[in-house]
Amino acid sequence: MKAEILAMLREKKGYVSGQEMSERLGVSRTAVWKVIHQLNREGYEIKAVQNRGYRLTEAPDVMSESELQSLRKTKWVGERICYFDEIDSTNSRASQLAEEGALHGTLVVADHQNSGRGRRGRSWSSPSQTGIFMTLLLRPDIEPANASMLTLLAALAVARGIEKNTGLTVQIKWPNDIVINGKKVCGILTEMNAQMDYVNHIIIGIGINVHNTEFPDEIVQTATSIYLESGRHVQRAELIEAIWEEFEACYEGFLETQDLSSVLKEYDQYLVNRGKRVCVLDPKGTFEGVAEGITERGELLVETAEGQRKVASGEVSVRGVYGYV
Ligand code: BT5
Repeated sequence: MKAEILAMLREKKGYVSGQEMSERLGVSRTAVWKVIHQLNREGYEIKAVQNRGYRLTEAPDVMSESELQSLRKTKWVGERICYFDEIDSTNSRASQLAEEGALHGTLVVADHQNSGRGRRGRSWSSPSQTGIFMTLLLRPDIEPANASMLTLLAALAVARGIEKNTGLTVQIKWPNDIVINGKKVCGILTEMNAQMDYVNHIIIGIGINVHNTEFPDEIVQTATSIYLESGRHVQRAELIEAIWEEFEACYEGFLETQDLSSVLKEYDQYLVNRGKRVCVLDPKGTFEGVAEGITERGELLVETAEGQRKVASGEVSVRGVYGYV
């Protein structure tokens, strides 16, 4: 009921009467008042004026289930939301939920991760009240070989979402980093549970630095936050909503063609390394070349002295020749 009441308060700029809310929800006015009281205690500023009703004047920067549900405009992402103040890793939690049968579109969100994970055993710095840590569970009808393209779709959705929400210029460092002014603001970790020709589930984990003002020594040179770049503290729940709306739109095109053709041109415009010399750290051997864009299957096209090479995202990392980008 909290989410519904918040949504009703958000629908209108002015006051909403207790009577109207109680009728629409089919509960007593006292029950409505109790929820309003609880919301006030949680940090929402809700003005109550006799004979007019209630008006939401300020919302705290929280990512609780009720906050996210009250803002939700997506069709299927977040139909079920599991929020945690603290968790080991939203990816680990999402894969447990998947094993237990959780549905396509389930979203796990946390304020703090004590074992946030990056790719190949690396860690993801996830302090409390600074970032967004979230994982979407998908049960898509696609071939396992197509799964890596979802990381690129998610990166595009994050880039679009941050741009719309903040006006900042955002770029993508293929395949899984989002970059602002040459520094990493977001990382994506996609994990799959599949058989040879059948996907059981895929989870897409996204970590975004939102309010951070400092970083651990190891990443201080390469990491940034939305606050550091814009000077503004955005509401994390609004940004989450914006990202998943964008994701749903991209995902429809992807399912139709089973490739990235519907977003290819746009993706290339976001590509931070496009036209630049890159170093591809491939376990089979490091090589250099100029990044030219991506293919419809999401591989990075790199022009080398020996000709063009297509780099698949699985095992490689790409660096700028002189540094991170
Ligand atoms: C990634 O890995 O960039 C994927 C990160 C995914 C994190 C999300 S948070 C929600 C979900 N639950 C999880 O447990 N994980 C996902 P990779 O490309 O391997 O980059 C990891 C490297 O980025 C680290 O080795 C550091 O150098 C750097 N790094 C760590 N934390 C960072 C941060 N907060 N901001 C910027 N860079 C960071």
